[in-house]
Amino acid sequence: PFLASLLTHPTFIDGNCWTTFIDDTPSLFDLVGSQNRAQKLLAYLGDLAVNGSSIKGQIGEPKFKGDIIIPELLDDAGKKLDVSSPSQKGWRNIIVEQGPKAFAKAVRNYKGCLLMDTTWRDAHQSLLATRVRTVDLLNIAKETSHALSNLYALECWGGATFDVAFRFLYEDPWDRLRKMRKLIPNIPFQMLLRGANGVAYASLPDNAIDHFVKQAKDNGVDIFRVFDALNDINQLEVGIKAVQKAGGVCEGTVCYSGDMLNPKKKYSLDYYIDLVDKLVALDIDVLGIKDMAGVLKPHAATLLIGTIRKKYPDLPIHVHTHDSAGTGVASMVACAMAGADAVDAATDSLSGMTSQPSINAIIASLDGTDKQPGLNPAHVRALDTYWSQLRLLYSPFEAHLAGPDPEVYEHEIPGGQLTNMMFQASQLGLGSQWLETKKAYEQANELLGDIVKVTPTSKVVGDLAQFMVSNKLSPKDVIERAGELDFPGSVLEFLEGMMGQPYGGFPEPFRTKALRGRRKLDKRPGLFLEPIDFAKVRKELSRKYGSVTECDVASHIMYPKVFADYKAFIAKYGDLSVLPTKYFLSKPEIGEEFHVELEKGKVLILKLLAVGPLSENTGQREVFYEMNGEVRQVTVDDKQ
Ligand code: 3PY
Ligand code: ZN
Repeated sequence: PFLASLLTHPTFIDGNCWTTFIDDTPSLFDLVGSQNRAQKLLAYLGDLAVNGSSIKGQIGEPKFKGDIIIPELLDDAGKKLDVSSPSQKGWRNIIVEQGPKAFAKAVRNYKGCLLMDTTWRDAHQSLLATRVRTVDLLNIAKETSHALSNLYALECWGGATFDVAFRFLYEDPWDRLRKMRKLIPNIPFQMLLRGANGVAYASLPDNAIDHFVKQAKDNGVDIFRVFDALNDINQLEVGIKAVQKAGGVCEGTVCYSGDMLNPKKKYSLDYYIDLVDKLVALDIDVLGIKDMAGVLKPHAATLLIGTIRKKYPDLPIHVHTHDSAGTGVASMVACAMAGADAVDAATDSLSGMTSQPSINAIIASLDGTDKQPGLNPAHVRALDTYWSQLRLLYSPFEAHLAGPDPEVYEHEIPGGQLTNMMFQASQLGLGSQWLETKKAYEQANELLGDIVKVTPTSKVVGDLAQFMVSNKLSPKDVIERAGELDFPGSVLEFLEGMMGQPYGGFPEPFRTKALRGRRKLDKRPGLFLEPIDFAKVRKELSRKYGSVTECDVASHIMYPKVFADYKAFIAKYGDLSVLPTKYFLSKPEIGEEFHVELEKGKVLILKLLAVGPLSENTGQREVFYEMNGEVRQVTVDDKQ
């Protein structure tokens, strides 16, 4: 292909070919590069045509395969708004021009209650197995920058989106971040950081967290919601310090668990206020209250936010919830009324149940009060027409929740995990065991000492629950046989202290019996981990992959195997993030034409022509595509 592009290049044809022509004409390599990319893309499309989708968790085909209609935004006079370039107006300007403290002050001084839209992160993490792809975020980005310019923030990165992007979507999350940032320069971007665990499932060395957060900040994140899955202040401090060093807005976060209205429960109002005091002492910019399971009842919300507001009149408070029990709107309105500065909501079509409460429902509920969030409801509704189509496009990842789960107050399973566990139970044909699993989750939590449950401790409780169900173990069996049972790895890691120290200590003698001589950490795990030798990592990666970026280094440190698998995948199939989702998840009809923009101005026009017969000798099939008018053929192993 290189020779072909050289021989057909106009300069070459004109005879103006001098010795440095090749060096001076990098577009020759572009051409070779894009031919390579096109061939790799064909390899993916061919495989999809023969073997169907290999995307993990996908069941069936998208319910909607039509062309996605991008909504128009109208101004007050009914005239179409020009959204050809992004809006420049928004809260991010204060962060960029004046820094985190000035932003916190301005938010505190705003008279309404602002909203954070979680559609781009937690909503699809909680409803669609985190599968929404970059291309579908970018396609609505400019409209979003206009319609939601008064958002407190757009939550769009971190949490599970980081590893799922690499693992199941074959996308680089850093690339996603940079592209989103370009199209939305005005709205602050918020990410979810699991404290000393970064975006992984156990602690990393402190210098790895510092390095990761710096890359996140430099590539586009403004606000970091830093939580710890056990509310361990020493673990929180690692993340908080990393954000402060990087110059980001630091939202130090309390995870809300249990029911503080019930005096018999472990986590009381005093417990929460004590934790807030510790966070304030670390000089956070914003206080986050994270109700990951959706168990913060409206009256508890009034009490909690009201008490903090009184004690800390200048501290911005930002509240997060899930609508699992159906009380999300009521609780967020209660927070707004009690003095919260921002609350979380999701676009209507990706709201409710295990996701965040509906953005339009919250806007309507605040109408007529002085807490209005400053958004135009017509614009918010217009954006949702896009997401209603996307929900159907991603229907293969639906968990088919039927309605709110009133048992959430008992089992306290976080939103995303609840959907995930339900989905897994139905995939394994264990639908009938679902009630049993939820009960086991509650029992597993008690056995572990009634801990705060959110990634990664929620996984520990979930793993123990599934272990109990599949081995038919009662809580009594677990206690009595703790010294002989082969517990899941995550349970042992938790008991060792690899996820920090739980409030009230570890359950004894269960811990000692289960650990059978394994170590017991009584301080935060980062103190025992060897710091990362970055020079060594850089060298190792460049030997393996040629050029490496600091983002590659951070990805490798966070998820070495996942990152290596991703690199191997794209070496074979190229960067698929540009492929429209319906062709990523399912094959086109024969003769159906579609376009893929490999990069700006380089468009491939594709058409599936035929899938050949199975060769008995090789077990392969030929797949014929038309690509920009030429017939191309790819040989594919038939795996069925
Ligand atoms: C995550 O850590 O990914 C979460 O969403 C926790 O709520
Ligand atoms: Zn959440």
